[in-house]
Amino acid sequence: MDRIEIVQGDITKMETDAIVNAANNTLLGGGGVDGAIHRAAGPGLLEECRKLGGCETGGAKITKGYNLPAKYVIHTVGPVWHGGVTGEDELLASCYKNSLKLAVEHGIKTIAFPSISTGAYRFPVDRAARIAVREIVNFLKNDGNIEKVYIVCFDKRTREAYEKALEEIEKGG
Ligand code: AR6
Repeated sequence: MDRIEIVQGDITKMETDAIVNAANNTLLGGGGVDGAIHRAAGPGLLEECRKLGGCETGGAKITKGYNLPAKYVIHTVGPVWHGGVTGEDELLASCYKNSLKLAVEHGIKTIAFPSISTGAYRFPVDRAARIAVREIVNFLKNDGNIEKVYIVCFDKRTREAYEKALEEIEKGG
């Protein structure tokens, strides 16, 4: 699957058409990757986010990228992990599906995802990686518009989890 690439680094530096933000329901900023994206984008991003009226968990909304190299930011809200019994898997899958759908609607050809929900929201990274990779692979199978999806992992442990998940899917597992 050469349309998916797992990299380790800072998503705010990605020169893709869009980067995805792991936001919260308010869409008004926070810590982690959300904080980093708002800092790098500058105040215009928060100003536009204020007009969006928040976002439901599993949903996605789009803004411009302001001072980022990326033209767009797609804000999605991952589930908080509660042990896997409150629909967390399905909600996480929706984040990837809805973000990719929105990307296609905006003519986006290259997009970078962070590891949604595996930081402050405590979703187990191996499980999140399998869901993320499965959803991206399935989406790309049925879509000819998106040329490249990057998964940008901040640390080695996260990168290894996504690499393993991708290998397993490629083996047909
Ligand atoms: N580039 C790429 N990945 C990053 C970066 C970065 N610059 N910074 C952190 N990560 P988190 P969540 C990784 O907590 O679990 C916020 O306060 C991080 O190491 O950012 O979905 C929001 O406002 C981890 O692997 O997002 C919400 O309230 C991954 O990004 C809440 O956190 C996700 O960690 C969302 O929690």
